[in-house]
Amino acid sequence: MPEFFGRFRALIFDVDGTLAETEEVHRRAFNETFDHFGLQWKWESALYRELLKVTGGKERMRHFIDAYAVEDAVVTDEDISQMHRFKTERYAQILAQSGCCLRPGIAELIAAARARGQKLGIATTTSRGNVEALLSSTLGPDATKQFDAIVAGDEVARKKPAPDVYIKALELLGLSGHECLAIEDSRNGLLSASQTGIPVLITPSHYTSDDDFAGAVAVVKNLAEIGETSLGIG
Ligand code: XBP
Ligand code: MG
Repeated sequence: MPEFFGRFRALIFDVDGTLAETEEVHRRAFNETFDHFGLQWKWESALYRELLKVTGGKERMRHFIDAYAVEDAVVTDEDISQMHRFKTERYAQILAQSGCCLRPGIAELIAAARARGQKLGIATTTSRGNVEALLSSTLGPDATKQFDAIVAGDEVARKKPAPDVYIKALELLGLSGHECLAIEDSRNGLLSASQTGIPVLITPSHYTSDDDFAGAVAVVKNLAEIGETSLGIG
């Protein structure tokens, strides 16, 4: 793993799209939820690419109703919360069945950072339960203990692209932005971390490959293919 990562006191990871390509699992969980609740909604992958610009599952459903005027009947916030609870349960079940794996180089970078004595953080829009489900199914049952700070979307006032999750992660880590590196896959994540002064390394994911990553320290295909040369900082 290149020396580049050793320059920081902490590495803070985004979850969806960065630790793993989870968005297809989210999309399937949403669609199965819509079926379960008798709705005729179907989020095809081209539509989901657009919908992902709105972070957070509950916010995404509300945006879908507003932007696509799909429901004549009033859908209340409580309806959305109820559907989202069902979706979160389905997400964990599908994840457990499908054996989702981490993206290339993630496990190695986490192990190397721990060996160097660096702190590790997570700053995500999804829920803490989903983070725990992903970490335990990929890194083992005690995986969350490897992280010094985990901040999830519903634990702050505003989701990405607002900086709230990164502000809270920095508080919990006891560090300043420039002492950390954020690893993200999306423009929303880049904007969120950048506002706190954290430099951002981007590994684009399936659904974010067309995002604008201006302002990132570097954009690399994945963490396994990083070399000092490709980072342009060697
Ligand atoms: C990505 C997201 C999330 C997931 C759905 O979050 O926008 O909203 O698509 O998660 P990140 P929930 O990349 O910051 O981890 O349905 O649990 O909100
Ligand atoms: Mg992401």
